[in-house]
Amino acid sequence: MSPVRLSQNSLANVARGTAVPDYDRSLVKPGIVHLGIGAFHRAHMAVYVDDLLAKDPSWGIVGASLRRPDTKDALEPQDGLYTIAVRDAAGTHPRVIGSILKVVDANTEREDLLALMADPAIRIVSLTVTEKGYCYEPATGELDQRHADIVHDLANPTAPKSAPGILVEALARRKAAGVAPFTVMSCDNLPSNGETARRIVTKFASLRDAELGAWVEQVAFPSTMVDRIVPATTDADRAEVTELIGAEDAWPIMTEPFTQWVIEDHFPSGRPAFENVGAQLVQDVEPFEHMKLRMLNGSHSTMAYSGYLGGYEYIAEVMGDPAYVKLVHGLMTEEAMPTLDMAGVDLGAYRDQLLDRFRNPALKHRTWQIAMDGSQKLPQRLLGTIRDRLKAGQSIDRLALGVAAWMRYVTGVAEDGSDIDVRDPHALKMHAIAADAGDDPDALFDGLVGMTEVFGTDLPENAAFRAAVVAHLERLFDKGARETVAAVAG
Ligand code: CS2
Repeated sequence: MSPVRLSQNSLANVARGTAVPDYDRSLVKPGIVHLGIGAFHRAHMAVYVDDLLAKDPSWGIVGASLRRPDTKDALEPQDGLYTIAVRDAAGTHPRVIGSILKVVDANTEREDLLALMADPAIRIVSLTVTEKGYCYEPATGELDQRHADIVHDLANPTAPKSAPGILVEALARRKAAGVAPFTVMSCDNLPSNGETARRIVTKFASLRDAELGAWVEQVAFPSTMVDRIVPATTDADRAEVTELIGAEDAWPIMTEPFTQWVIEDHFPSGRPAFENVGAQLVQDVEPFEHMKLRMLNGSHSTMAYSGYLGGYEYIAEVMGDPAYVKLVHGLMTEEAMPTLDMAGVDLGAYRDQLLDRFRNPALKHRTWQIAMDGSQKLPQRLLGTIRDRLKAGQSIDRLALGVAAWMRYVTGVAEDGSDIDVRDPHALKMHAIAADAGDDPDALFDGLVGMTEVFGTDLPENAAFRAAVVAHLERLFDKGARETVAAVAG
């Protein structure tokens, strides 16, 4: 007999050992709308909120999916319930999360979503829409006014598709109704994510109308640093979780024990007591963001491109190769850490903890997954660190290998000649650049670095940057990734 579907009704019967919500879900009211209800949100913020609802049931979450209805399709029959399965070497620990009350599909239920966002009970709109969801230019962080969704939303402001368009239309409705704005809380991996969200949303609002733009100036956009590794769920994971909890969960979320959330304490419309459930509330998040983006994500992207090219499917496998470990250890210690200003934080201990997290054998985190959307990720993960070091006349050898491996990866041809499924908003453009360049490292470098939306106008002109990246590219084409990594790791 197949197990019953996880739902409010079957919750009482899940297997012993599965943690379940410790509050009465029927008393929980929505206080947060979350845009981009993907795996990351469900492993991170939704868990913090789940921890505080027993004390304060006014902060339930309504999630919206902006691009695909698949999360809604999975969670609706489950009354919003789903499992997070925390994995380490000792096993998989399941917990059912109840903080998501409902999921709406922004494409087919746009009016419902906007009406809810205009409701005074909603005091926070949080976002995990990924880098590309901001419709910005990665190099400058400015709204990309030629972006197809932005063009659409400016022409149809009351029927928006993009995150900036939805936020501004909801704010416009609040303004019209005399309701105070909600706080916009970005939980994406962007540098100064609050400031970036503010820049984009206020720009979009002022392009719609100057008065609306001026009103939006009063909206609070706290920055946050978010951290939890969340590999994509596989069918094997679904089967394992269903077995473990004794109920069928169509979309459990697999994650690691570690979690961190640093939040700028600026919520004029109120906020839950996040500090009581493990979040750090601070005045300035930026140093934490730099630390995380440059150390964790910079290493991740470097391992993703060079690891994929070297034939490694998972990050834990990459970490089984001593040359790669040496490379990321050196990248963090020699090149990233000296650029960080983190008084009171033991960066060496942070690095060692990261290396342990990357090694987690139970976390099947694919290099291909992290390799996605490189054009949106490179600036904050590697290029900022490179700029700081070049300015100070310091070496960038390992960071440049990260960039070179990305360039080699986006050619779309693996070392064994097979195709690489390159996922990136600029994939077509990069494919054309690579086709023109063939296997000439100089031409490939020139073509890709010419994408000023990624590299800005300074790096294409920088001779030291060029020399370091092209030298690595030559070796990557000649000798392959494993040998190149070993040579650079020293
Ligand atoms: C990863 C991140 O996919 C990626 O690009 O580097 O999602 C990473 O796992 C998280 O930022 C960890 O907090």
